[in-house]
Amino acid sequence: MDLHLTCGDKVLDLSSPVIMGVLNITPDSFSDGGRFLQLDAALNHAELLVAEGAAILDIGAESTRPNATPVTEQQELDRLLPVIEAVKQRFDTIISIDTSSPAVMLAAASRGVGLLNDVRALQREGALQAAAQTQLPICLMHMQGQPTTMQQQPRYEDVIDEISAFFEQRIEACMAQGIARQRLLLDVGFGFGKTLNHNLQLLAHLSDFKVFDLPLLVGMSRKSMLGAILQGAPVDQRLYAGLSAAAIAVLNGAHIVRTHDVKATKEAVAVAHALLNS
Ligand code: 7PJ
Repeated sequence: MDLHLTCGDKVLDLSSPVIMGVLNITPDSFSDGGRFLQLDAALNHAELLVAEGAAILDIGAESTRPNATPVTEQQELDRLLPVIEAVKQRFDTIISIDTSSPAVMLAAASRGVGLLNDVRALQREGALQAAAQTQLPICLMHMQGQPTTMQQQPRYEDVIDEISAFFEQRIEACMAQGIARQRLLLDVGFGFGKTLNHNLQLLAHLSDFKVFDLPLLVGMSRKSMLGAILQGAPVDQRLYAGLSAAAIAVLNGAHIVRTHDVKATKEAVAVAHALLNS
């Protein structure tokens, strides 16, 4: 595998673990004052993530939490574009955009975003075509069902086999659209239509996905799988469990770790990386 990924005008080196920092965008406020404060808060947060060592900033405006209300394409554009432009202007970091919307992909690409991150793996109408047009790398994430209902009754015969088959099919679909295979990254989608047991199987057998010979991205930061392991720990009490999960993922082959806690995660995965290189 080529461990250098071209992300627009930047090159991402994947020869050691890369941290993708999650940039929060607070929900819309209708007044202009609110909008300014929102942008200001996002920029302060971006500054912290970059200072802590994030190589990628993942910006998303759609909440994919179970029970979240869906956002319209226009709301996504209104929230994201000002943040992308401001972040691009101030920081040299690669920007990733967490979206399933073709219009958002195109608008973001024209503003210098370096990576597309789609939790629906380009299955929305027009997404394959839009992603192909951008020439950007794309993270294809697996989800069973839809965000609103995915945690109701996740079921698999064999979670590893089924996600492998899904990746196979999405890679084919991308290539049929003219997207070069080397532009793709894979993510098993921890917590997206998975029970704790499914998530643990995926973490334990993450190295099975090395056969695709594509970079693997993982995101477990603050997720409910950690809360479940810790017998009900709330979101703000899941840091140490998340660090442990991140280190295990890197030991099992993950190249990129998506997290809210950049500095701590970077240090945790450095141990796994040192071990792999020893
Ligand atoms: C993921 C994501 C993930 C990728 C979210 C949350 C939910 N993108 N976007 N992988 N999770 N690629 O952060 O709790 O796991 S949003």
